[in-house]
Formats: sequence, C-alpha cells, structure tokens
Amino acid sequence: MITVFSDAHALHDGKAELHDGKLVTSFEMPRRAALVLSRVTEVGLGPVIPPSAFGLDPVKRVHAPDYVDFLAGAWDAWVAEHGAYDALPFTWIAPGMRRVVPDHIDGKLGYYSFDAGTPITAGTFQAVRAAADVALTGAQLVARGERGAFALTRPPGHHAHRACYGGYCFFNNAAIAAQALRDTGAERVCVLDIDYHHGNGTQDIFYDRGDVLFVSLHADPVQEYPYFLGFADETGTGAGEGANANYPLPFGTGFEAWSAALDHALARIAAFGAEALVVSLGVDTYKGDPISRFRLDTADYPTIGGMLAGLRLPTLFVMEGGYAVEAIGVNAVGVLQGFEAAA
Ligand code: SP5
Ligand code: ZN
Repeated sequence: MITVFSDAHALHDGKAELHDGKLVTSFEMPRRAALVLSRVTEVGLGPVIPPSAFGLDPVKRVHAPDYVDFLAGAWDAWVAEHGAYDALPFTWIAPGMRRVVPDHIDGKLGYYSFDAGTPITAGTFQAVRAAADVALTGAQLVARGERGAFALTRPPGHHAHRACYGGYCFFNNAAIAAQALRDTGAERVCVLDIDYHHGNGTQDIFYDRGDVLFVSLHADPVQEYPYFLGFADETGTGAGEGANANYPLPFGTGFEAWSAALDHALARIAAFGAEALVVSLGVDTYKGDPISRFRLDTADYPTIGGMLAGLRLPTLFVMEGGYAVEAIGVNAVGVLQGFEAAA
C-alpha cells in the first residue's frame, strides 16, 4: 500500500490545550506522525510518496471560502495583536447571541472555532494545506485504481465543520477526499469514521446529502467530547435522510462490543452501494490512550483492517486521532497490514 506523507505536518506544533482546568502540553503533536511514518517504513508497508499540490479549490468544495480565508490570515492577525505565542480562543457564540463576524482577531477565533484545545501556530496553515494535499493525493491514487492507500495526515480533520475548527482539526481531510472522489467519478462514497471521538465535522458537512454515507463508531456524546453531536437518532436530513449512521458506545467498550457495532456498520455500508470508501482512521480507541476510555488492544487493529477489506471497496485511509504516542505507529499500521493481508 502506498503512503502519502508530507514533512510540512511538523509546522503545526501547538504548545498547550485546556485540559481539566489547566493548560497542558498538546496531546496532538508532530511526533505522532513521525512514529506512524517510522512504522510504515519498519514493516515495509510500501512506497512513501509526497503529495501533489491541489490548491485550495478542492478544499473549498467542503469548506466556506470566508473560513478558509480566515485560517490563511489568522496567525498574522494574532501576532500583530498579541505577539508570536500560540493563538487560542477564549469566548464563543451561545444561543441568544448574534452571529456577526467580529473585526478583532480574538472575536474571530471564537466565531470560527468550538473549543480551547486547538491552537493556531506559525506554521498551522501550511501544515493544514499540506494535509489536504496528502488526502487529495491519496484520493487520486484510489480513483486511479489502487485497492488501498494511506493518507498520513496531520493535523487530523474529522472535527472540522464547513466553517469551524476544533478538536485539533482545521481542514476536514477525509471530507475533502470524499468530495474529490465524488468529483472524479464515484457516484456514491462512504466515509467510515472509527476514531474514538464522533466525527462531528464530517457528519455536518454531508448531513443533507444522499451521495455520501457517513457512518461513525465513537464514545457516546452524553459522556464524551464533542458532546453536542453524534447521537444515534441523527440519521440525515432532506436528500441525506438515511445516509448518516451513528454508533455511540459507552466508556469501557472493548473489542467484542466494538467489533459487533462495526459488523452492523459494515452491513449498512454494503447496502448503500458505495463505489469508494474513506476510512477516518483514529486509533484513540486503544486501551492505553491518555484522553480516551475504550479498551481496544494492539492485536485488534489488524483484525479491524481485515474486516474493512471484506467490503471489497477501493479504500483510502486518512489518519485522525491517537494519543498513546508510543503505540500509535503499531496500532495504525496494524489496521493497514490487516487490510493488505485480507485484500
Ligand atoms: C482528532 C481527535 O481525536 N481529536 C480529539 C479532540 C479531543 N479534544 C478534547 C480532549 C479532552 C481532553 N481534556 C478533557 C478531559 C476531561 N477530563
Ligand atoms: Zn479522536
């Protein structure tokens, strides 16, 4: 399997996030991608190639132009006001307030975000552009006939909405790739999200569309971040009615219950008749993950890959979360090895 990777990910290097009332070292760090890449090489998964440059047009197929422009200029506006220390929002819109774009960068950060865990740093925009290119290059490989491809994206993407960032995510790499697959010929595409957290951004982007099925296994939002989306009764709207499926699972979920939900999800995907599959591949379901509360073990990840291969679909894996840094390479690449072994 080909891996697409860009060194530019390391230009996004947040210092801190708000966690349990304290600013702590960011869980989402450059070392994550470095260790996944090392493991790809170590096991000989296949060639590693750099992305092609696609520009921002395919990004704007799923993100609002004003949001993209905001991200492009956010760091410079922040530095002009506050100096060159990471940009974090401190206030957000609540019901009863007005949705007017503020002039001041502090207001803009709140307007275009939904949490205090997602710093913007000097190289963030370069890194998120590169991640989108990595995802688009992977989509192109799959569109041109590869059975599977791995977009080793960082920062991750699945929490990013059409016009809003959060959850360590800025551009929704998986959504950008899914849209590109639609735009290059696939009539129906599925995004399967197996990150521990609900893919609120991806769901929202495709919620009113019948051509992209979104399916997600994740911690129940009554217990876990992102709290405000990801419930089982969210089934899509309008033309998208029936094209959204959530599998919320409780704290402590182990592989038996998790894989039973995956079996159900795979049957749902098979019935949809997708021509390509995008997998939002988070491995924060691992029992050793520092911010998550599922109980999957390292040996489970190749099993998952084998189950995904059973769909017999051209498949693009897009890297999302996973914060047990020392295990992230073995676990993420384990899924890919399991897929290859069964493909
Ligand atoms: C891509 C991805 O996996 N993003 C995850 C974003 C999670 N952000 C919130 C993490 C919450 C940790 N701090 C609060 C712990 C509550 N005790
Ligand atoms: Zn996650």
